[in-house]
Amino acid sequence: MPVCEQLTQPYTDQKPGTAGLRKKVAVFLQPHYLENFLQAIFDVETSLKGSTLVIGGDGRYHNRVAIQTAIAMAAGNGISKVVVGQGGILSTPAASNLIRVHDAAGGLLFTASHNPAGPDGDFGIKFNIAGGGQAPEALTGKIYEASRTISRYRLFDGGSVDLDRCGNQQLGDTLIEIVDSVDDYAQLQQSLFDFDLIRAWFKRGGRICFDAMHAVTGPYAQRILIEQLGAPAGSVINATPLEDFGGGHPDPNLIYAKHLLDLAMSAESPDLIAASDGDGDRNMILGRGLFISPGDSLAMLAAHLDKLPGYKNGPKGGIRGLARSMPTCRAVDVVAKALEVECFETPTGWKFFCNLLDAGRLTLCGEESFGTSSSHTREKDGLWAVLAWLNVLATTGNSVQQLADAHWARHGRHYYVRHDYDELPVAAANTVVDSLRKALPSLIGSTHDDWTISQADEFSYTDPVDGSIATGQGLRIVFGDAARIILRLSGTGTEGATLRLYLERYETAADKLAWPTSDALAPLAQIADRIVRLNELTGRKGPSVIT
Ligand code: VG1
Ligand code: CO
Repeated sequence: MPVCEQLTQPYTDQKPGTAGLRKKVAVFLQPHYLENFLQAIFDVETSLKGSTLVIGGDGRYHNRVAIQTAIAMAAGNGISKVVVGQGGILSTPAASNLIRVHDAAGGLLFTASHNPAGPDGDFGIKFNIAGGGQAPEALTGKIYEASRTISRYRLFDGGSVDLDRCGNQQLGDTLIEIVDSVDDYAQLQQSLFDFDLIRAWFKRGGRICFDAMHAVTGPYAQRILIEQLGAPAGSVINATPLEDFGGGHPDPNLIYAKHLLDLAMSAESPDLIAASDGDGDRNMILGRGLFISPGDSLAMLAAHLDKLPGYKNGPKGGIRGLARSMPTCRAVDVVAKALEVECFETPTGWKFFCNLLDAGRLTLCGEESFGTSSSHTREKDGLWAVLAWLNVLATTGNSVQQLADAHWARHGRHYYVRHDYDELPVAAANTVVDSLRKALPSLIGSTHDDWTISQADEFSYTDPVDGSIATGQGLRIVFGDAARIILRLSGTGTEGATLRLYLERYETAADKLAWPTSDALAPLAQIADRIVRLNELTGRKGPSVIT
């Protein structure tokens, strides 16, 4: 029989983080490392047997090898049908959509998202469940437990699949369907936005620069922006997915995509500048002369959602509810209040939005880490956000700057920045967190410059839908509505520990809306330095990355 059982030894480090299991490529190349984790998924998620499974990845180094292994193991574990993106390519939002389109029981997404790729870079797996959402914590916990005791895995040992040929192939009893990576995703976007209007905007001379960063969104952006919407050739740059993302950091932010900020500040700036990350779920938005922070982008899209075809029919301009992750600035809360809709504050990680989306309580949600999306799928969706902005520009006829100015004049402005302290020794990072945690109760009521601390606690979250509880989700120091300082440990790094410090300041007075962000946040950074003592306790001179 070509289905065989292979004996194996467990690894003890296969605990998924904020979004899947991420490790250095070298770790994934250890004997049976990938197979063990996949078998743990098949053992725990028994609904996969006899069902459809979607498989794809962001095209990074090791993608094709891992996908062949996953297909062989799916065939060895009684999966009826496997749907694979051509060439093994699927962006994360496209994969989430395919799970929905094919009524699949789950999906395996091979990506380490915004982490660098190549033989010395990172690799990873995200497991998504029926409906397209990221596996919830309870499930990833069980998968981790299973991976610690695994002793054998099953695979079909009878040949491989041609990943590049669209159509059906058979592997034992399992049907393998290779599908075009872009078709279904492009169709979904067409159902949400006014493509005619955007096409007319380009015809009138509207200009965009979209940077795919040599990662997965190249083919998606090429098809939708250039072929379907008629953006001028050259509007999509770095459009060819490369195994090492061209040696770059596929993380669209002010550091790793500084060239886009430079373009926005230049005389040649197009109307909209955007980028996406390794697996296509993040987005960065800039207009001529300004950067729109992800928290502002979320709030501004929320305020204009009623103008977009996929959303305008329904109560409150089609908005059921809004949500943001805890460290994301509270700009969207202000819009929610104005629209009189519910607003949720969830822990960091897209999986925490999924129950609310499934329950029909959310239309739009986002994270400060350049993630925005809506109820159309169960992942954040980079190109979706770009298309939403294009649609808003085309509908209003305004520039990004005009939209931002009007928004801040009406709702006030949340200045926002994130400081990352990367690759810290784990002990040093824990010392910072532990000492702040201890100090929190004594901070309440204390005054720092003009601000008084109204709340200081460790964030925990009870899911309003299933009642599950997530504890230890970040330390927060709140100065009423005026400001916040947040500290949390990252769950996506692959080396040492990363600490993230988030600073937010809210201003409503007309003469305080046009400050440079770094000036606005300088006093808060000083307060954070005194309270959190990051530099003092880690011996660093400052953050590794400021976004
Ligand atoms: C980071 C971001 C978080 C995001 C996660 C996955 O997690 O802060 O908002 O959901 O990455 O994004 P952490 O734990 O490192 O802060 V992606 O685009 O890498 O899947
Ligand atoms: Co990503």
